[in-house]
Formats: sequence, structure tokens, C-alpha cells
Amino acid sequence: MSSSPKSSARRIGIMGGTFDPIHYGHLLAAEESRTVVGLDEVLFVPAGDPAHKRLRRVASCEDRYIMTLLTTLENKNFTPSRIEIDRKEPSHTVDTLREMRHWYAPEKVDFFFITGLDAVLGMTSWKESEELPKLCRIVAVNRPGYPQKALDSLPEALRDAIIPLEIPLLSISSTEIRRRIEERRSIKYLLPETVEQYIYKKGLYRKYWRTSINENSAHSGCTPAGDGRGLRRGGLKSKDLCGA
Ligand code: DND
Repeated sequence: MSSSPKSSARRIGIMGGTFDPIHYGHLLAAEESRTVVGLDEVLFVPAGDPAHKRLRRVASCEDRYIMTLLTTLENKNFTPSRIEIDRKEPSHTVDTLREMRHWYAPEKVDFFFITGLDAVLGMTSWKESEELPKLCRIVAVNRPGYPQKALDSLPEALRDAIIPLEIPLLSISSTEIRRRIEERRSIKYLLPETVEQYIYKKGLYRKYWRTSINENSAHSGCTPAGDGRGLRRGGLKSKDLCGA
């Protein structure tokens, strides 16, 4: 699998995230990866049931999907995917990549999983992490406080699959955005305005959110939060949205 666009295989970037909420840091990472690594498109894959975020409350997967959809409308090369939202199990990248691989002949597509350096450094704890290099290349974008040198600590097979990518550092995080909302501070210019409006309209991340845990777990089901009106599952299928 090559990192430069020489073969005729379609080069698909996969930007996975909890996206709670999605912000300009995610978008910049995806756009820089697309242009520098030479990707044909980038799929944004919100985790349906982010197993690694069980200890805090996470906005419903439908809210996070809608925020992702609103964001991707602004870039014709970005496509939201429901693949993890529609899966009834906890979200794991290896399952997503295998499912995507299943849709395409191997010579037709190369996958590039786009992720921040912080996430890459924890990858050895992901489900079947040793399988990931067989399924995709990993574009590791830098983040403030995480030196590229830290990649040396990863197992060789994982390291060999990594394409390190320097991007302009944006010190924006979903944690900081949620904190600002709790504290009634402005979140303007940290994320697209449509997402900001959606957050306020649905009353997401207000102070009382701190008190309970992840609502997206398979036990509680992936149901719309808030009043639940109009945000039903199943309107769009993952294949439609992933362009498969
Ligand atoms: P996060 O919860 O870190 O997402 O999850 C990232 C991906 O890892 C998702 O696809 C997860 O399903 C997958 N994962 C995690 C743990 C275990 C397993 C899989 C498993 O398979 O077992 P966030 O929404 O917080 O962030 C999304 C991405 O954007 C991350 O890679 C993060 O590093 C990056 N990012 C930034 N990059 C550049 N500048 C910024 C960024 N803020 C976040 N300001």
C-alpha cells in the first residue's frame, strides 16, 4: 500500500472520532491530510458507542452524527458515515476498516486512517491493533504537547504504517468546548457556526451533563437525546453516505 498517489486505487481517508463536538481541529486535520497525502475523499466516522469514553456522558450518537453532517456540508470532499452509528456494538476501528474493506476489491481502494498523535500513541490498547497496519495506513497529525519523536515507542509494524504529518497547530479540543459551554463562555470560531447553533438549540453540554455517564452504550441503545423529535435512525444508510 503506497503513501503517494501512484496507483489507480482510490485513496480514501477515514477521520474517526467521538466528535463530541466536532470542531475546526478535526476539520483542519482532515483537510491537510487530504491535500498533502493526496486523498480523493475523507469519510468522517463518528463513533456510535465509543467504548473508550464510558466514564463520562457523551452526546447521543444522533446528535454527534448531525453535527458531523452539518460540518461536512461545507466541503465537497468530506462525507459523513453512519457505519459505526448503525452498528449495534461498541465502536472499534478494526471492525469499521474490515467492514469498509469488504465493500471494495483490495486493488480498488487504499484506506488512510487519520488521527491525532495523542490517539496514535494509545493505539496499542485498541482492539486488535496489530491488524490495523494490514487494513490501512495511519496518518498521524501533530497536536500541541505531543512530539513526533514519541512515535518511536510504538511497535515496528504500527510505526511502519504511520505517515507523520505536520499541520498548523490548533489548540482546540472538544473537552475545552464542552467546558466553555458549561461556563457559559463563547465557543465562536472554535467550530462551524451551524454546529454552534445546533448545540445551543439542543441544549447540549450544559452544566448538568457532568453528572451521568455515556448514554450511547449498547445497553442503553443509541437513541436521540433531548426531546427526540425528528431525529430518527435509518433515514440514510451507511453505504449511501460513504459513497460505496
Ligand atoms: P477520539 O475519542 O480520540 O476522538 O477517537 C479517535 C478515534 O479513535 C475514533 O475513531 C475512535 O473510535 C478510535 N478508537 C479509540 C479508542 C479505541 C479504539 C478506537 C478501538 O478500536 O479499540 P476525538 O473526537 O476526541 O478526536 C478525533 C481525532 O481528531 C483524534 O484522532 C484526535 O487526536 C484528533 N484531534 C485533533 N487533531 C488535530 N488538532 C486538533 C485535534 N483535536 C482532536 N486540535
